[in-house]
Amino acid sequence: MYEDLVDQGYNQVQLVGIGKSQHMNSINNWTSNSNVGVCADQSPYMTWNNWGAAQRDLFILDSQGDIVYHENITNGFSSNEVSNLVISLIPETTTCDEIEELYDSLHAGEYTNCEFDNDCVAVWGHCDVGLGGCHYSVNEEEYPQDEINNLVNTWNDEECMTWVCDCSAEPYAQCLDGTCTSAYCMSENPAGCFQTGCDEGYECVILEEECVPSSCFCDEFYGDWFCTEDCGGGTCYSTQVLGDINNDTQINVLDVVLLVGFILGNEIPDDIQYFSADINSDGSLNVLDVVSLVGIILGN
Ligand SMILES: [Ca+2]
Ligand SMILES: [Ca+2]
Repeated sequence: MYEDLVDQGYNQVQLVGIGKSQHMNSINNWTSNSNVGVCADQSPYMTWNNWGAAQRDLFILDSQGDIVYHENITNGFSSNEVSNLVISLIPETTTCDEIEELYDSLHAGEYTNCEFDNDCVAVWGHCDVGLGGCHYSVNEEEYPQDEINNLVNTWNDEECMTWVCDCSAEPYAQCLDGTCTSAYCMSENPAGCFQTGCDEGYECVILEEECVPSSCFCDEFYGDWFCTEDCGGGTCYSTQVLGDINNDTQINVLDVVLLVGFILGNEIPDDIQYFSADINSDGSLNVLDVVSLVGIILGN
């Protein structure tokens, strides 16, 4: 039964025989068919006495060393029952294999779902401590960073590391068929936003003056992108209304104040604010934009 348990992977289970020293010349019925260790309890048999043991008593101890079972098995015992009891006493531990499995699952499935390239981000694996690969492409918002860090700590605590790796630079994270996928092209995907996506505050539109390919794939042999010849890829265009610089859906004096702040250098506009503040679309912010903005507010 002991060897069956070990064969099943329960190698935490230990079996030890304690015989009275006077019987040590007849222990071959214990040891002839197995590797079990047998200790000799010397007269006056303190171990036997302390444990209240009789001949052919079976004790089962849990992982804390507490006795949970004590029966005389002279008339046999149910090895199923005893096996199950022993198995139930084994504390839950996470094996290195289980850590690896969990680690892989945290970089797959729901964690890699995407609609556009910009849903995805390339992250480093932990193969520097022998866990996982070099890189993964995952959904940026779903990535369970804390859970993964805990797993890496457990991995290190359990001394699971058996190898380490060297890695090349981080790849580009591409959304391919709804799954974040690593593309070993070092530059950004030049495809339009219908493939790559836009940041918040922008929408993807086709601008006549810009020809952006609708689809590109990374040729990992050349490390370069190859794109379709069309111009239907789309460009990210601010959804913010021209003049509504603070994006509160109204164009009023508050926007003028903000624009003047930008012109005086008291405030730094972000890209979207710059777009909506450059009323005459000449690429710079100055008094002409103020005049135009005031004109819009006055209804001119
Ligand atoms: Ca406004
Ligand atoms: Ca301007």
